[in-house]
Amino acid sequence: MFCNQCEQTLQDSGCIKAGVCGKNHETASLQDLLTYAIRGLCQVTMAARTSGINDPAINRFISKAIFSTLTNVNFDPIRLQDMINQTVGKRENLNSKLADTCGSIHFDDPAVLFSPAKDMAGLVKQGEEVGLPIDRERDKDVQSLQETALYGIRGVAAYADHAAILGQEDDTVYASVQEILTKITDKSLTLDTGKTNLKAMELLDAGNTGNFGHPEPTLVNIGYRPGKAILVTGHDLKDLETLLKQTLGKDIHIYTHGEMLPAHGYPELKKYTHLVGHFGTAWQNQRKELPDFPGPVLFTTNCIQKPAQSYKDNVFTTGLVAWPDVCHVENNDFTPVIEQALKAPGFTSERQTGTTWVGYARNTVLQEHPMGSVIDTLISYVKSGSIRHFFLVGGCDGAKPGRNYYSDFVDQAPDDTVILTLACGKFRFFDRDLGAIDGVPRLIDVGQCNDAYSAVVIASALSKAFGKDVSDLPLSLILSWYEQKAVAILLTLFHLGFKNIRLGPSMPAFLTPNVQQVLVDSFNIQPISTPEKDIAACLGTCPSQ
Ligand code: SF4
Ligand code: SF3
Repeated sequence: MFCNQCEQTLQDSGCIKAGVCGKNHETASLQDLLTYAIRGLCQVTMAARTSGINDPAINRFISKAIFSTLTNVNFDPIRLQDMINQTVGKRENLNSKLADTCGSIHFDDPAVLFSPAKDMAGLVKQGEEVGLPIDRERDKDVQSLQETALYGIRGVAAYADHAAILGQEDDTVYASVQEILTKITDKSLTLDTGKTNLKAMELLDAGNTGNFGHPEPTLVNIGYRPGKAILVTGHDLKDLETLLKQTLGKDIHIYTHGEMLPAHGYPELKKYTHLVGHFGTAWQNQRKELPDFPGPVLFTTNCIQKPAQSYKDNVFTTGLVAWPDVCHVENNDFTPVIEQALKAPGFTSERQTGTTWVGYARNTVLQEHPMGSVIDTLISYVKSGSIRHFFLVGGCDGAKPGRNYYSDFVDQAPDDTVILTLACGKFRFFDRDLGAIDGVPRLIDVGQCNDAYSAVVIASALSKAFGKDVSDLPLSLILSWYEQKAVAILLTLFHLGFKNIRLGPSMPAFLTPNVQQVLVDSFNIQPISTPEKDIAACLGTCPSQ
């Protein structure tokens, strides 16, 4: 196996015998084969599109299959095998439909012609033959661009799938994903990927707010109270809503974990009084935190880690996330999770370790109030000098010790600066009381990584108000990355013209020095250094000030 798609990759180079994430050789090969099979299917869908044949079910399937290859989503060989076989079945059906309509089409690419082996060992062998690099004939820099586009498109597919679950689809997103996957060996399509991702994220925003209302400022309890309990983690708000409905009147408390925290701000979710609080921090702490949870834990999406024996029986997965021998809930019937909650002891005491505000998504910040909108207040404070600068400190969390940079950064940011945050990187500082500037909280949580669109809308509103380009605003982006949703978001920020982004804890291993240099020259992207130096550089002061 070879995999270099995430920040955790071995020695900042690539995982070769087993993944640091827990992905074994078998799973890695099957994910490579699934990607290959999907690239074959996409060639047929693109040909079919030109003949007026477009199957919505296949479009959705492609997003799901690609999302399954994201870091920390699907570790289950059986489910991957099933997806590979489904991919080839769909390809053959579509090919025959195409032949019936406009005669047989000849495809040169072996990805369109391959037949999956009948058994697992054969599939793994096929996967070994089609793994990275995508194109062995090309030089390292071209491979780097191809990997960047592939990993970015994995993030786009994830967001497109999230949006589709919420009833929001746009064929231009599907067409673009499929086109990029078919052309990935021909040319670099990185900025197209960023543009497509912006549309996917806009759809997801419409899906979340259309189904659950606009997030409202909400104070969330961190801790627990006596009673039976279910913990829900991942990003899928629909799963959470379904579970809330299915547990109504059952005397079970529902807690959020990780990226599910912003759910507390949505009117259509917070109305359930048994959604009582938040437990734990970001994904990489699950093996430390989950043994202490006295009830089942439902993973709705990434990031899952290998469950320890001490809590494995409490782990349930749903949707695309899967781990071998872990109970997978199908068809949104959470009965097994509820039964496990009723069997488990639940909490017998009360503990509140803190509180945190959520709900400062785009509508909260931009909507008009009799006293003026939050954004108008922020703008007037910038003009009066009460606020000197905004820092967007957000992105993915992870296990590397160097990630303390982000909490140190927030701690050291001067009192006249405001911290905007989103995604699971915020768990390094989400419960800090940073105080307020004339009534405006200094720590503003925009939401999940899935809410990056909201942050873009807020930045665009600031840009309009100040009549400046986004990269000339008193706003610095201090981002942490881990998986491929972050790659997609980064490509979107490039597409939108954001410059001077500081990225850490390390630069992606899949960027060669030459490709990195292109990004530096075009966007002045920089690796993080120390909080003291970076804050000073962003504010244009000396580090000692
Ligand atoms: Fe390694 Fe990350 Fe790939 Fe897992 S997803 S195998 S940790 S590079
Ligand atoms: Fe986190 Fe996995 Fe990226 Fe949604 S939960 S931001 S890493």
